[in-house]
Amino acid sequence: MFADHGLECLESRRLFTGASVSHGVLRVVGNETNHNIITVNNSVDGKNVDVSVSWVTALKVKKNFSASFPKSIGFKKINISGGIRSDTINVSQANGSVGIKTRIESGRGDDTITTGGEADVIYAGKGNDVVNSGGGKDLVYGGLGNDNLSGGTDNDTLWGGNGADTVNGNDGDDKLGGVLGMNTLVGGAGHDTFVVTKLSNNPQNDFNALQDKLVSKEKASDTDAPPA
Ligand SMILES: [Ca+2]
Ligand SMILES: [Ca+2]
Repeated sequence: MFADHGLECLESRRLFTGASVSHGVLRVVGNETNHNIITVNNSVDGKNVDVSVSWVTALKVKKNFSASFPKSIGFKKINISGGIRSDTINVSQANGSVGIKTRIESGRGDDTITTGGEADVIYAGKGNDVVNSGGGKDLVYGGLGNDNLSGGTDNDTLWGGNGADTVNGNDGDDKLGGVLGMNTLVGGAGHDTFVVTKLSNNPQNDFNALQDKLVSKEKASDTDAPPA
């Protein structure tokens, strides 16, 4: 039903809700215009990646897509996209980390994104988002809105972006981007790098000159926004 080659065209991609493997990438696409609950996790035996996408249409019709992809297919990346509404995206660790690089773009809406031990790149986009990137070396962009970003263990890079963001590096040597807006920056344990125009623009912070590094940026646009 979902032809792999159909994902190549942007128009097709927008109409498509579900998951498919193409060119070594497992793509999981939420419904463009409705709230999605997207879950990706290892199968119990760890041999497959199980995907579930649930949404409810404007006419209150409940829909669900689910599929189980054998890792033996050989995909090296998982790309997950949400839609324009609030999405809940969870790379569940219930059966252990999927152990595959994951990239998430949750789109507009107030999204909640939870990931785990794999290396994640997360673009939360417009809206007030909550991101918990778990273990692994993660790169998180809060984008527009007042976001709450939390890196788990390991060395994470977390960019608050526009808005009043709360950025928690937690364990590891983290890089915290508070260039734009009035933010709360908490590095937690480890040697953290605070990237700011001025630290005083981020009045709530745990910067410690004895173990942390301060990097001042004049132009916010250089550093605090995801690459185009
Ligand atoms: Ca969204
Ligand atoms: Ca955001």
